[in-house]
Amino acid sequence: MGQQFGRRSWAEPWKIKMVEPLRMTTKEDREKALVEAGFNTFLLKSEDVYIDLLTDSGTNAMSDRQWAGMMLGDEAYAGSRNFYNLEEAVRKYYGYKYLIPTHQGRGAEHLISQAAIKKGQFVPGNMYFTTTRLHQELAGGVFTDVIIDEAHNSQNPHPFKGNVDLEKLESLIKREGAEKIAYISLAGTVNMAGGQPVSMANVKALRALTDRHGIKVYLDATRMVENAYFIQEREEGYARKTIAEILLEFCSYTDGAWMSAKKDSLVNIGGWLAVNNWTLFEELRNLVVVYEGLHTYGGLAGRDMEAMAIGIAESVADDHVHSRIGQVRYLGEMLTAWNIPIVLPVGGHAVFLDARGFYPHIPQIQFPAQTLAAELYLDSGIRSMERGIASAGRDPKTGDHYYPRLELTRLTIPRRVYTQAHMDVVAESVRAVYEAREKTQGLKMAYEPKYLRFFQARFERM
Ligand code: P61
Repeated sequence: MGQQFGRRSWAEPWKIKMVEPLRMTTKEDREKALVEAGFNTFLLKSEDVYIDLLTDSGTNAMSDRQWAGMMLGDEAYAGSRNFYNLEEAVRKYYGYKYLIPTHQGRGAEHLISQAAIKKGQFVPGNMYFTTTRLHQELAGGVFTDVIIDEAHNSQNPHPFKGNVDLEKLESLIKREGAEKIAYISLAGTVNMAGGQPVSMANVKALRALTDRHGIKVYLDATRMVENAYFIQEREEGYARKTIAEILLEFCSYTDGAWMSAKKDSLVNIGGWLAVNNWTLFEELRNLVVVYEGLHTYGGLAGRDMEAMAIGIAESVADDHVHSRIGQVRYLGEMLTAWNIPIVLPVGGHAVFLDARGFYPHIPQIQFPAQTLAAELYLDSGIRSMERGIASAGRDPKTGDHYYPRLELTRLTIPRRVYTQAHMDVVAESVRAVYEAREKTQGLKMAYEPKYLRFFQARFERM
Protein backbone atom coordinates (compact mmCIF):
# COMPACT_ATOMS: atom_id res chain seq x y z
CA MET A 1 0.00 0.00 0.00
CA GLY A 2 1.26 3.47 -0.81
CA GLN A 3 2.09 6.31 1.51
CA GLN A 4 -1.20 8.12 0.88
CA PHE A 5 -3.32 5.07 1.67
CA GLY A 6 -6.30 5.91 3.83
CA ARG A 7 -5.63 9.65 3.72
CA ARG A 8 -7.97 12.30 2.43
CA SER A 9 -5.32 14.03 0.33
CA TRP A 10 -4.87 12.84 -3.21
CA ALA A 11 -1.63 14.75 -3.81
CA GLU A 12 0.30 13.57 -6.83
CA PRO A 13 3.11 11.01 -6.33
CA TRP A 14 5.34 12.87 -8.83
CA LYS A 15 6.75 16.32 -9.54
CA ILE A 16 6.94 18.25 -12.80
CA LYS A 17 10.15 18.22 -14.85
CA MET A 18 9.02 19.70 -18.18
CA VAL A 19 6.16 22.02 -19.08
CA GLU A 20 4.23 22.76 -22.26
CA PRO A 21 2.97 26.35 -22.60
CA LEU A 22 -0.74 26.89 -23.26
CA ARG A 23 -2.20 29.57 -25.50
CA MET A 24 -4.81 31.93 -24.12
CA THR A 25 -7.52 33.13 -26.50
CA THR A 26 -10.15 35.87 -26.52
CA LYS A 27 -13.88 35.31 -26.78
CA GLU A 28 -13.76 36.62 -30.39
CA ASP A 29 -11.01 34.08 -31.25
CA ARG A 30 -13.13 31.31 -29.79
CA GLU A 31 -16.35 32.31 -31.52
CA LYS A 32 -14.49 32.24 -34.85
CA ALA A 33 -12.83 28.90 -34.11
CA LEU A 34 -16.11 27.35 -32.99
CA VAL A 35 -17.99 28.40 -36.13
CA GLU A 36 -15.12 27.10 -38.29
CA ALA A 37 -15.32 23.80 -36.38
CA GLY A 38 -19.06 23.46 -37.03
CA PHE A 39 -19.73 23.56 -33.26
CA ASN A 40 -17.98 20.21 -32.95
CA THR A 41 -15.15 20.13 -30.39
CA PHE A 42 -13.50 17.28 -32.32
CA LEU A 43 -12.95 19.73 -35.19
CA LEU A 44 -11.23 22.44 -33.14
CA LYS A 45 -7.50 22.94 -33.51
CA SER A 46 -5.68 22.02 -30.33
CA GLU A 47 -3.87 25.39 -30.53
CA ASP A 48 -7.20 27.12 -29.97
CA VAL A 49 -7.87 25.17 -26.76
CA TYR A 50 -6.81 26.26 -23.27
CA ILE A 51 -7.63 23.27 -21.03
CA ASP A 52 -8.18 20.18 -23.14
CA LEU A 53 -10.67 17.81 -21.51
CA LEU A 54 -11.81 16.22 -24.75
CA THR A 55 -10.39 12.88 -23.72
CA ASP A 56 -7.99 10.99 -21.47
CA SER A 57 -7.00 8.90 -24.50
CA GLY A 58 -3.37 9.25 -25.53
CA THR A 59 -3.22 12.62 -23.76
CA ASN A 60 -1.46 11.41 -20.62
CA ALA A 61 1.98 12.59 -19.52
CA MET A 62 4.61 9.86 -19.67
CA SER A 63 7.14 9.52 -16.85
CA ASP A 64 10.89 10.00 -17.15
CA ARG A 65 11.17 6.18 -16.98
CA GLN A 66 8.85 5.80 -19.95
CA TRP A 67 10.75 8.40 -21.97
CA ALA A 68 14.00 6.61 -21.09
CA GLY A 69 12.34 3.38 -22.25
CA MET A 70 11.60 5.02 -25.62
CA MET A 71 15.36 5.21 -26.18
CA LEU A 72 15.56 1.45 -25.76
CA GLY A 73 13.27 0.82 -28.72
CA ASP A 74 14.38 -2.26 -30.64
CA GLU A 75 13.04 -1.36 -34.07
CA ALA A 76 13.37 -4.80 -35.60
CA TYR A 77 10.59 -5.87 -37.94
CA ALA A 78 10.24 -9.17 -36.11
CA GLY A 79 10.82 -10.35 -32.56
CA SER A 80 11.59 -6.94 -31.01
CA ARG A 81 12.84 -7.16 -27.43
CA ASN A 82 10.16 -4.60 -26.46
CA PHE A 83 7.40 -6.98 -27.57
CA TYR A 84 8.62 -9.57 -25.06
CA ASN A 85 8.74 -6.94 -22.32
CA LEU A 86 5.16 -5.98 -23.13
CA GLU A 87 4.06 -9.61 -23.20
CA GLU A 88 5.61 -10.12 -19.77
CA ALA A 89 3.89 -7.01 -18.35
CA VAL A 90 0.46 -8.08 -19.65
CA ARG A 91 0.95 -11.60 -18.25
CA LYS A 92 2.11 -10.29 -14.89
CA TYR A 93 -0.55 -7.61 -14.35
CA TYR A 94 -3.55 -8.84 -16.40
CA GLY A 95 -2.82 -12.56 -16.29
CA TYR A 96 -3.63 -13.51 -19.91
CA LYS A 97 -1.45 -16.04 -21.69
CA TYR A 98 -1.18 -14.89 -25.29
CA LEU A 99 -0.68 -11.33 -26.47
CA ILE A 100 -1.21 -9.51 -29.75
CA PRO A 101 -0.18 -5.85 -29.89
CA THR A 102 -2.39 -3.47 -31.90
CA HIS A 103 -2.02 0.19 -32.83
CA GLN A 104 -4.82 1.15 -30.41
CA GLY A 105 -8.04 -0.16 -28.88
CA ARG A 106 -10.22 -0.24 -31.98
CA GLY A 107 -7.60 -2.29 -33.84
CA ALA A 108 -8.05 -4.95 -31.15
CA GLU A 109 -11.85 -4.57 -31.24
CA HIS A 110 -11.80 -5.17 -34.97
CA LEU A 111 -9.82 -8.41 -34.61
CA ILE A 112 -11.82 -9.92 -31.75
CA SER A 113 -15.12 -9.01 -33.45
CA GLN A 114 -14.04 -10.60 -36.75
CA ALA A 115 -12.75 -13.74 -35.05
CA ALA A 116 -15.46 -14.36 -32.46
CA ILE A 117 -18.77 -13.14 -33.97
CA LYS A 118 -20.80 -15.08 -36.51
CA LYS A 119 -23.34 -13.16 -38.59
CA GLY A 120 -26.62 -12.74 -36.72
CA GLN A 121 -25.21 -13.55 -33.29
CA PHE A 122 -25.98 -11.35 -30.27
CA VAL A 123 -23.26 -9.57 -28.34
CA PRO A 124 -24.60 -8.64 -24.90
CA GLY A 125 -22.66 -5.90 -23.16
CA ASN A 126 -22.76 -3.55 -20.16
CA MET A 127 -23.74 -0.50 -22.23
CA TYR A 128 -22.53 0.29 -25.71
CA PHE A 129 -19.29 1.98 -26.55
CA THR A 130 -19.14 3.73 -29.94
CA THR A 131 -16.19 1.93 -31.58
CA THR A 132 -16.82 -1.38 -29.81
CA ARG A 133 -20.43 -1.60 -31.00
CA LEU A 134 -19.56 -0.51 -34.52
CA HIS A 135 -16.95 -3.28 -34.90
CA GLN A 136 -19.42 -5.80 -33.52
CA GLU A 137 -22.04 -4.63 -36.02
CA LEU A 138 -19.59 -4.63 -38.93
CA ALA A 139 -18.83 -8.28 -38.05
CA GLY A 140 -22.57 -9.06 -38.31
CA GLY A 141 -23.31 -9.02 -34.58
CA VAL A 142 -26.26 -7.42 -32.78
CA PHE A 143 -25.23 -5.52 -29.67
CA THR A 144 -27.68 -5.93 -26.78
CA ASP A 145 -27.53 -3.76 -23.68
CA VAL A 146 -27.60 -5.82 -20.45
CA ILE A 147 -26.36 -3.23 -17.95
CA ILE A 148 -28.40 -2.68 -14.79
CA ASP A 149 -31.17 -0.07 -15.15
CA GLU A 150 -29.53 2.20 -12.55
CA ALA A 151 -26.78 2.96 -15.09
CA HIS A 152 -29.21 4.84 -17.33
CA ASN A 153 -30.18 7.21 -14.52
CA SER A 154 -27.61 9.96 -13.94
CA GLN A 155 -28.71 10.55 -10.35
CA ASN A 156 -28.88 6.98 -9.07
CA PRO A 157 -26.12 6.57 -6.44
CA HIS A 158 -25.53 2.81 -6.94
CA PRO A 159 -21.81 2.13 -6.17
CA PHE A 160 -21.41 -0.29 -9.10
CA LYS A 161 -23.49 1.15 -11.91
CA GLY A 162 -21.40 -0.77 -14.44
CA ASN A 163 -22.78 -4.14 -13.30
CA VAL A 164 -24.34 -6.57 -15.71
CA ASP A 165 -28.02 -7.30 -15.02
CA LEU A 166 -27.79 -11.09 -14.84
CA GLU A 167 -31.54 -11.50 -15.23
CA LYS A 168 -31.58 -9.51 -18.46
CA LEU A 169 -28.70 -11.65 -19.71
CA GLU A 170 -30.28 -14.91 -18.67
CA SER A 171 -33.57 -14.09 -20.36
CA LEU A 172 -31.71 -13.22 -23.59
CA ILE A 173 -29.92 -16.59 -23.41
CA LYS A 174 -33.23 -18.39 -22.74
CA ARG A 175 -34.98 -16.58 -25.57
CA GLU A 176 -32.27 -16.92 -28.22
CA GLY A 177 -30.27 -19.97 -27.09
CA ALA A 178 -26.62 -19.99 -25.96
CA GLU A 179 -25.33 -20.74 -29.45
CA LYS A 180 -26.76 -17.39 -30.64
CA ILE A 181 -24.57 -15.49 -28.16
CA ALA A 182 -21.12 -14.66 -29.59
CA TYR A 183 -19.63 -13.68 -26.21
CA ILE A 184 -20.24 -11.22 -23.40
CA SER A 185 -18.66 -7.82 -24.06
CA LEU A 186 -17.82 -6.67 -20.55
CA ALA A 187 -16.24 -3.27 -19.89
CA GLY A 188 -14.44 -2.14 -16.75
CA THR A 189 -15.54 1.36 -15.64
CA VAL A 190 -18.26 1.86 -18.22
CA ASN A 191 -17.35 4.92 -20.24
CA MET A 192 -20.78 5.94 -21.58
CA ALA A 193 -22.42 5.46 -18.17
CA GLY A 194 -20.06 8.02 -16.64
CA GLY A 195 -17.01 5.88 -15.82
CA GLN A 196 -18.98 3.54 -13.55
CA PRO A 197 -17.39 0.36 -12.16
CA VAL A 198 -18.31 -3.33 -12.16
CA SER A 199 -18.08 -5.15 -8.82
CA MET A 200 -16.03 -8.28 -8.24
CA ALA A 201 -19.19 -10.04 -7.05
CA ASN A 202 -20.86 -9.22 -10.36
CA VAL A 203 -18.04 -10.54 -12.56
CA LYS A 204 -17.86 -13.71 -10.43
CA ALA A 205 -21.59 -14.29 -10.81
CA LEU A 206 -21.32 -13.53 -14.53
CA ARG A 207 -18.57 -16.15 -14.83
CA ALA A 208 -20.73 -18.74 -13.07
CA LEU A 209 -23.73 -17.97 -15.31
CA THR A 210 -21.75 -18.02 -18.56
CA ASP A 211 -19.97 -21.25 -17.52
CA ARG A 212 -23.34 -22.95 -17.16
CA HIS A 213 -24.11 -22.03 -20.78
CA GLY A 214 -20.61 -22.38 -22.26
CA ILE A 215 -20.39 -18.67 -23.18
CA LYS A 216 -17.11 -16.72 -23.25
CA VAL A 217 -16.53 -13.38 -21.52
CA TYR A 218 -14.17 -10.85 -23.14
CA LEU A 219 -13.22 -7.76 -21.22
CA ASP A 220 -12.69 -4.22 -22.44
CA ALA A 221 -9.78 -3.58 -20.06
CA THR A 222 -9.24 0.01 -21.20
CA ARG A 223 -9.93 1.51 -17.76
CA MET A 224 -9.86 -1.66 -15.69
CA VAL A 225 -7.18 -0.27 -13.35
CA GLU A 226 -9.63 2.47 -12.38
CA ASN A 227 -12.33 -0.14 -11.89
CA ALA A 228 -9.99 -1.98 -9.48
CA TYR A 229 -9.69 1.22 -7.43
CA PHE A 230 -13.46 1.38 -6.92
CA ILE A 231 -13.51 -2.27 -5.83
CA GLN A 232 -10.77 -1.52 -3.31
CA GLU A 233 -12.72 1.47 -2.06
CA ARG A 234 -16.26 0.09 -2.06
CA GLU A 235 -16.41 -3.69 -1.97
CA GLU A 236 -16.21 -5.71 1.20
CA GLY A 237 -13.03 -7.74 1.57
CA TYR A 238 -10.92 -5.66 -0.85
CA ALA A 239 -9.84 -2.63 1.21
CA ARG A 240 -6.48 -4.18 2.07
CA LYS A 241 -5.79 -5.69 -1.34
CA THR A 242 -3.60 -3.81 -3.80
CA ILE A 243 -4.88 -2.50 -7.13
CA ALA A 244 -2.57 -5.03 -8.81
CA GLU A 245 -4.08 -7.95 -6.87
CA ILE A 246 -7.63 -6.81 -7.60
CA LEU A 247 -6.90 -6.31 -11.30
CA LEU A 248 -5.45 -9.80 -11.63
CA GLU A 249 -8.35 -11.40 -9.80
CA PHE A 250 -10.95 -9.59 -11.92
CA CYS A 251 -9.28 -10.57 -15.20
CA SER A 252 -9.08 -14.20 -14.02
CA TYR A 253 -12.88 -14.43 -14.39
CA THR A 254 -12.68 -13.54 -18.08
CA ASP A 255 -11.40 -15.39 -21.15
CA GLY A 256 -9.46 -12.55 -22.70
CA ALA A 257 -9.38 -8.80 -23.10
CA TRP A 258 -8.84 -5.94 -25.50
CA MET A 259 -7.16 -2.76 -24.47
CA SER A 260 -6.77 0.83 -25.47
CA ALA A 261 -3.49 1.43 -23.62
CA LYS A 262 -3.87 5.15 -24.35
CA LYS A 263 -5.90 5.43 -21.15
CA ASP A 264 -4.85 3.45 -18.04
CA SER A 265 -1.39 2.55 -19.35
CA LEU A 266 -0.19 6.16 -19.55
CA VAL A 267 0.99 6.16 -23.16
CA ASN A 268 0.22 8.30 -26.19
CA ILE A 269 -0.44 5.37 -28.52
CA GLY A 270 -0.91 1.60 -28.28
CA GLY A 271 -3.24 -1.25 -27.52
CA TRP A 272 -3.43 -5.01 -27.34
CA LEU A 273 -5.58 -8.07 -27.41
CA ALA A 274 -4.88 -11.03 -25.12
CA VAL A 275 -6.58 -14.40 -24.75
CA ASN A 276 -6.04 -17.68 -22.94
CA ASN A 277 -7.18 -20.03 -25.70
CA TRP A 278 -4.46 -21.14 -28.14
CA THR A 279 -6.78 -21.83 -31.08
CA LEU A 280 -8.39 -18.39 -30.88
CA PHE A 281 -4.95 -16.86 -30.46
CA GLU A 282 -3.75 -18.53 -33.66
CA GLU A 283 -6.71 -17.07 -35.54
CA LEU A 284 -6.09 -13.59 -34.11
CA ARG A 285 -2.37 -13.81 -34.73
CA ASN A 286 -3.15 -14.58 -38.34
CA LEU A 287 -5.65 -11.73 -38.67
CA VAL A 288 -3.33 -9.12 -37.14
CA VAL A 289 -0.85 -9.46 -40.01
CA VAL A 290 -3.64 -8.52 -42.43
CA TYR A 291 -4.84 -5.38 -40.64
CA GLU A 292 -2.18 -4.09 -38.23
CA GLY A 293 1.28 -5.55 -38.82
CA LEU A 294 3.38 -8.53 -37.77
CA HIS A 295 2.24 -10.21 -34.54
CA THR A 296 5.27 -8.90 -32.64
CA TYR A 297 4.54 -5.23 -33.33
CA GLY A 298 0.91 -4.87 -34.43
CA GLY A 299 1.28 -1.40 -35.91
CA LEU A 300 3.50 -0.03 -33.15
CA ALA A 301 7.14 0.98 -33.01
CA GLY A 302 9.35 -0.96 -30.59
CA ARG A 303 9.68 2.18 -28.47
CA ASP A 304 5.89 2.44 -28.15
CA MET A 305 5.73 -1.12 -26.78
CA GLU A 306 8.49 -0.35 -24.29
CA ALA A 307 6.69 2.78 -23.03
CA MET A 308 3.53 0.69 -22.68
CA ALA A 309 5.27 -2.08 -20.73
CA ILE A 310 6.66 0.48 -18.27
CA GLY A 311 3.34 2.36 -18.19
CA ILE A 312 1.44 -0.78 -17.22
CA ALA A 313 3.63 -1.25 -14.14
CA GLU A 314 3.27 2.44 -13.19
CA SER A 315 -0.48 2.39 -13.75
CA VAL A 316 -1.23 -0.14 -11.02
CA ALA A 317 0.65 1.73 -8.26
CA ASP A 318 -1.88 2.48 -5.54
CA ASP A 319 -0.71 6.05 -4.94
CA HIS A 320 -0.97 6.83 -8.64
CA VAL A 321 -4.58 5.65 -8.97
CA HIS A 322 -5.57 7.30 -5.70
CA SER A 323 -4.26 10.63 -6.94
CA ARG A 324 -5.73 10.22 -10.43
CA ILE A 325 -9.24 9.47 -9.24
CA GLY A 326 -8.85 11.98 -6.40
CA GLN A 327 -8.37 14.76 -8.94
CA VAL A 328 -11.46 13.76 -10.93
CA ARG A 329 -13.46 13.61 -7.70
CA TYR A 330 -12.16 17.01 -6.60
CA LEU A 331 -13.70 18.60 -9.68
CA GLY A 332 -16.91 16.60 -9.29
CA GLU A 333 -17.33 17.56 -5.65
CA MET A 334 -16.85 21.24 -6.41
CA LEU A 335 -19.62 21.13 -9.01
CA THR A 336 -21.92 19.13 -6.74
CA ALA A 337 -21.41 21.67 -3.96
CA TRP A 338 -22.65 24.33 -6.39
CA ASN A 339 -25.72 22.22 -7.28
CA ILE A 340 -24.59 21.73 -10.86
CA PRO A 341 -26.13 18.55 -12.30
CA ILE A 342 -23.52 15.85 -12.96
CA VAL A 343 -23.56 12.07 -13.14
CA LEU A 344 -23.34 10.56 -9.68
CA PRO A 345 -21.33 8.91 -8.26
CA VAL A 346 -18.37 10.66 -9.90
CA GLY A 347 -16.66 8.06 -12.09
CA GLY A 348 -13.06 7.18 -12.82
CA HIS A 349 -11.85 9.22 -15.76
CA ALA A 350 -14.19 12.15 -16.10
CA VAL A 351 -16.90 14.34 -14.68
CA PHE A 352 -20.01 14.04 -16.85
CA LEU A 353 -22.30 17.08 -16.92
CA ASP A 354 -25.97 16.21 -17.20
CA ALA A 355 -27.04 18.32 -20.18
CA ARG A 356 -30.73 17.57 -19.56
CA GLY A 357 -30.33 19.27 -16.17
CA PHE A 358 -28.67 22.29 -17.82
CA TYR A 359 -31.10 22.70 -20.68
CA PRO A 360 -34.52 21.21 -19.94
CA HIS A 361 -35.91 23.58 -22.62
CA ILE A 362 -33.75 22.11 -25.42
CA PRO A 363 -35.26 18.93 -26.91
CA GLN A 364 -32.83 16.03 -27.35
CA ILE A 365 -32.97 16.34 -31.14
CA GLN A 366 -31.46 19.82 -30.77
CA PHE A 367 -28.35 18.29 -29.18
CA PRO A 368 -28.26 19.67 -25.62
CA ALA A 369 -24.92 18.01 -24.76
CA GLN A 370 -23.30 19.23 -27.98
CA THR A 371 -24.64 22.70 -27.18
CA LEU A 372 -23.14 22.55 -23.70
CA ALA A 373 -19.73 21.54 -25.06
CA ALA A 374 -19.87 24.50 -27.47
CA GLU A 375 -20.90 26.96 -24.72
CA LEU A 376 -18.10 25.81 -22.41
CA TYR A 377 -15.54 26.29 -25.15
CA LEU A 378 -16.88 29.77 -25.89
CA ASP A 379 -16.79 30.75 -22.24
CA SER A 380 -13.23 29.75 -21.42
CA GLY A 381 -11.52 27.70 -24.13
CA ILE A 382 -12.14 24.44 -22.26
CA ARG A 383 -12.72 21.54 -24.61
CA SER A 384 -15.15 18.80 -23.59
CA MET A 385 -16.94 16.02 -25.50
CA GLU A 386 -20.57 15.30 -26.33
CA ARG A 387 -21.81 11.92 -25.06
CA GLY A 388 -25.48 12.00 -25.93
CA ILE A 389 -27.64 11.67 -28.99
CA ALA A 390 -24.90 12.65 -31.48
CA SER A 391 -22.56 9.98 -30.08
CA ALA A 392 -25.30 7.35 -29.93
CA GLY A 393 -25.78 7.44 -33.73
CA ARG A 394 -28.49 5.57 -35.57
CA ASP A 395 -30.04 2.11 -35.39
CA PRO A 396 -28.46 0.26 -38.35
CA LYS A 397 -31.77 -1.54 -39.06
CA THR A 398 -34.29 1.30 -38.94
CA GLY A 399 -31.98 4.24 -39.62
CA ASP A 400 -33.59 6.21 -36.76
CA HIS A 401 -31.56 8.13 -34.20
CA TYR A 402 -30.95 6.27 -30.98
CA TYR A 403 -32.34 8.40 -28.14
CA PRO A 404 -30.14 7.55 -25.14
CA ARG A 405 -31.49 8.39 -21.72
CA LEU A 406 -28.13 9.87 -20.81
CA GLU A 407 -27.45 13.17 -22.54
CA LEU A 408 -24.01 14.07 -21.19
CA THR A 409 -21.04 16.35 -21.75
CA ARG A 410 -17.79 14.78 -20.63
CA LEU A 411 -15.00 16.68 -18.88
CA THR A 412 -12.29 14.08 -19.26
CA ILE A 413 -9.16 14.41 -17.16
CA PRO A 414 -5.88 13.31 -18.76
CA ARG A 415 -3.54 11.55 -16.31
CA ARG A 416 -0.64 13.53 -14.78
CA VAL A 417 -1.29 16.59 -16.97
CA TYR A 418 -3.33 19.33 -15.26
CA THR A 419 -3.15 20.87 -11.79
CA GLN A 420 -5.69 21.49 -9.08
CA ALA A 421 -5.83 25.16 -10.15
CA HIS A 422 -6.80 24.06 -13.66
CA MET A 423 -9.68 22.13 -12.10
CA ASP A 424 -10.77 25.32 -10.33
CA VAL A 425 -10.80 27.19 -13.65
CA VAL A 426 -12.88 24.43 -15.19
CA ALA A 427 -15.39 24.46 -12.34
CA GLU A 428 -15.77 28.23 -12.54
CA SER A 429 -16.41 28.10 -16.26
CA VAL A 430 -18.99 25.34 -15.86
CA ARG A 431 -20.73 27.49 -13.27
CA ALA A 432 -20.77 30.52 -15.60
CA VAL A 433 -22.30 28.42 -18.38
CA TYR A 434 -24.83 26.97 -15.94
CA GLU A 435 -25.84 30.44 -14.81
CA ALA A 436 -26.48 31.45 -18.45
CA ARG A 437 -28.45 28.26 -19.17
CA GLU A 438 -31.90 29.77 -19.71
CA LYS A 439 -30.70 31.99 -22.57
CA THR A 440 -28.98 29.15 -24.39
CA GLN A 441 -30.40 27.71 -27.60
CA GLY A 442 -29.81 24.34 -29.23
CA LEU A 443 -28.14 23.20 -32.45
CA LYS A 444 -29.11 21.41 -35.63
CA MET A 445 -26.94 18.93 -37.50
CA ALA A 446 -25.76 20.25 -40.85
CA TYR A 447 -23.51 17.38 -41.94
CA GLU A 448 -23.67 13.77 -40.83
CA PRO A 449 -21.01 11.21 -41.76
CA LYS A 450 -21.99 7.56 -42.06
CA TYR A 451 -19.77 6.00 -39.37
CA LEU A 452 -19.18 7.34 -35.85
CA ARG A 453 -20.83 10.58 -36.91
CA PHE A 454 -19.97 12.57 -33.78
CA PHE A 455 -16.27 12.74 -34.73
CA GLN A 456 -16.81 14.74 -37.93
CA ALA A 457 -20.41 16.00 -37.86
CA ARG A 458 -21.06 19.73 -38.29
CA PHE A 459 -23.72 21.75 -36.50
CA GLU A 460 -25.34 25.16 -36.77
CA ARG A 461 -27.13 27.34 -34.24
CA MET A 462 -30.95 27.02 -34.28
C1 P61 B 1 -12.36 8.15 -25.30
F1 P61 B 1 -15.39 9.94 -28.69
N1 P61 B 1 -12.06 5.90 -25.93
O1 P61 B 1 -12.98 7.73 -24.30
P1 P61 B 1 -9.05 3.56 -29.14
N2 P61 B 1 -13.03 1.04 -25.34
C2 P61 B 1 -13.23 2.08 -24.52
C3 P61 B 1 -12.78 3.33 -24.88
O2 P61 B 1 -12.99 4.34 -24.06
C4 P61 B 1 -12.13 3.52 -26.15
C5 P61 B 1 -11.94 2.38 -26.97
C6 P61 B 1 -12.40 1.17 -26.55
C7 P61 B 1 -11.84 7.15 -26.24
C8 P61 B 1 -11.34 7.63 -27.59
C9 P61 B 1 -12.56 7.77 -28.43
O3 P61 B 1 -16.54 7.72 -29.46
C10 P61 B 1 -15.21 7.76 -29.27
O4 P61 B 1 -7.65 3.37 -28.62
C11 P61 B 1 -13.93 1.86 -23.24
O5 P61 B 1 -9.54 4.96 -29.07
O6 P61 B 1 -9.21 2.96 -30.50
C12 P61 B 1 -11.71 4.80 -26.58
O7 P61 B 1 -9.93 2.68 -28.14
C13 P61 B 1 -11.28 2.50 -28.32
C14 P61 B 1 -13.34 8.91 -28.33
C15 P61 B 1 -13.11 6.66 -29.02
C16 P61 B 1 -14.63 8.89 -28.77
C17 P61 B 1 -14.43 6.67 -29.48
O8 P61 B 1 -12.10 9.34 -25.49
